[in-house]
Amino acid sequence: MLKLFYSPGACSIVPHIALEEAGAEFEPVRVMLAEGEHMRPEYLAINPHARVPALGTDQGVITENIAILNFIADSFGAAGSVPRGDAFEAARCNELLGWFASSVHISFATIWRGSRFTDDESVWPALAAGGKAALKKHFAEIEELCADGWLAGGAFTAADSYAAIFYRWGRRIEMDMGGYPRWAALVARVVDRPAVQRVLEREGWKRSDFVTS
Ligand SMILES: N[C@@H](CCC(=O)N[C@@H](CS)C(=O)NCC(=O)O)C(=O)O
Repeated sequence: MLKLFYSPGACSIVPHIALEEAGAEFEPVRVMLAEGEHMRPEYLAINPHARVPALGTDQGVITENIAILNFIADSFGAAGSVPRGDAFEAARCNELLGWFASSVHISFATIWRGSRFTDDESVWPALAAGGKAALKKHFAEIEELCADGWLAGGAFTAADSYAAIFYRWGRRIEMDMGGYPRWAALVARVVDRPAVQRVLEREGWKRSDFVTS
């Protein structure tokens, strides 16, 4: 059986939602980042990069959100992962996932994980300030991308879940999220899905942790 290694509220919620949406049989395995469980030898044997998510399969472990999400799409179908059947829509979704993982996510890392970039602690506040400034630009771009439907093509994909967790993180670092009404409406559409509600319950979150409306 598949095993999803996740931490509550981390980006691992994106494949967690995709697996639940797909009705896949999987064992959710909690790895508490806050308690350093991802640094323990048992977990480093699963993912030497010490990150969640990781997906254990019959053929071996897959790491990196984008690889996991494409694996889920090919194995179970597309709801909540990456579109299949239309090459442009698949590319559009992967494009967003790539930008999210390589730019938006990394801007949060400069705020939360200064030690990834330098051991010189005196530089961390400047890194965090740069990260916040970058996030303001990223957030404005995400707001522009949000319309009445979903981010990539006509259906719910992993890009929508990823945008939802960024919105929550934005609230967590006390960014003013009031200026992004279309994004807030997208997050509400995501968290109102029955499969997403099951994931939130399993990870220990309430709807109001994500959106206020
Ligand atoms: N490039 C990886 C990034 C994964 C990642 O950074 N995960 C975070 C949680 S959102 C993590 O495990 N952080 C642990 C740490 O920074 O110590 C992916 O896209 O899967």
